[in-house]
Amino acid sequence: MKICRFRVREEQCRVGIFSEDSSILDLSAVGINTLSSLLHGEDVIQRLNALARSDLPRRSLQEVALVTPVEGQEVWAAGVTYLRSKKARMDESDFSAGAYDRVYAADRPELFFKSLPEKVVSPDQPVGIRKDARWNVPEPELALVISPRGEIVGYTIGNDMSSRDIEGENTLYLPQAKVYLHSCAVGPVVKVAASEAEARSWRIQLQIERAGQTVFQGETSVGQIKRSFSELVQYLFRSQTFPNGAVLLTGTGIVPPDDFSLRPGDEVRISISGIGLLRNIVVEV
Ligand code: DO4
Ligand code: MG
Repeated sequence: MKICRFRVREEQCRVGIFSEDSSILDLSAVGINTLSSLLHGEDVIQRLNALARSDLPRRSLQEVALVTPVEGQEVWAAGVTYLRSKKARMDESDFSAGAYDRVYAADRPELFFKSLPEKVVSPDQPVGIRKDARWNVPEPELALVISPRGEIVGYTIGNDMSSRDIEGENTLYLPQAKVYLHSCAVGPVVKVAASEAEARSWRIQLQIERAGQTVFQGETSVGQIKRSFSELVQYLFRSQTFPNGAVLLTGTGIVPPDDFSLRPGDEVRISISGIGLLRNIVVEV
């Protein structure tokens, strides 16, 4: 089952169950207005199944705008979890290649802060490339939706927009390469009630369109992630609390060739087979 946040015209955000026919069951009709109240409670699946069977008003996708499912959660990201990412980081790096090599094999994963919740970009809204960077890429990643107790309660799609030249110049510039205006998009829906084994069978695809032409496409499998999800979450929650829960991007396994950089106007389409499609247009910020 998939759940989402959406807006009808300029009204307040609502919460819904995304049904297979692409309509949305509007849960505001039964007073449910936040995803957290659904996801962080007890018996989430039974509750959602009962709501899905009830006679709630339906909204068509044409009459709503989907809103990011990040409500009040910090967004964090894991890095160098795929071999492909390790190679790309080592290639782009002037003198820190060994750091990436070591972290891929180390017990402790690389985890970094990615976004405040209020800065997360919704589906169809602009993602940014920095004015002072010349080598920019999207990073298509499976995102774990985690409850305050550290349980994985769902999965969504994340785009960890990155400036490769800034990170490559010096690893200490990572926060500037990763955290800037419009650098993190998450959505469009949260898939609940999927096991890690099921999620590991999903395909991740990235397509970049420029003036109607596909200028890059790539694909990987969630199963290529080196670490288990529980290991990543366990490290994230060490000596830390998340009263609203957290969202954790699990790393990229798709890297465009080294001569590729995003341009303003490009359309970034990230799909994950068990979840859906996250689409954003690039702007310079
Ligand atoms: O080490 C830098 C970040 C790598 C990353 O974001 C990724 O592997 O997805
Ligand atoms: Mg990443």
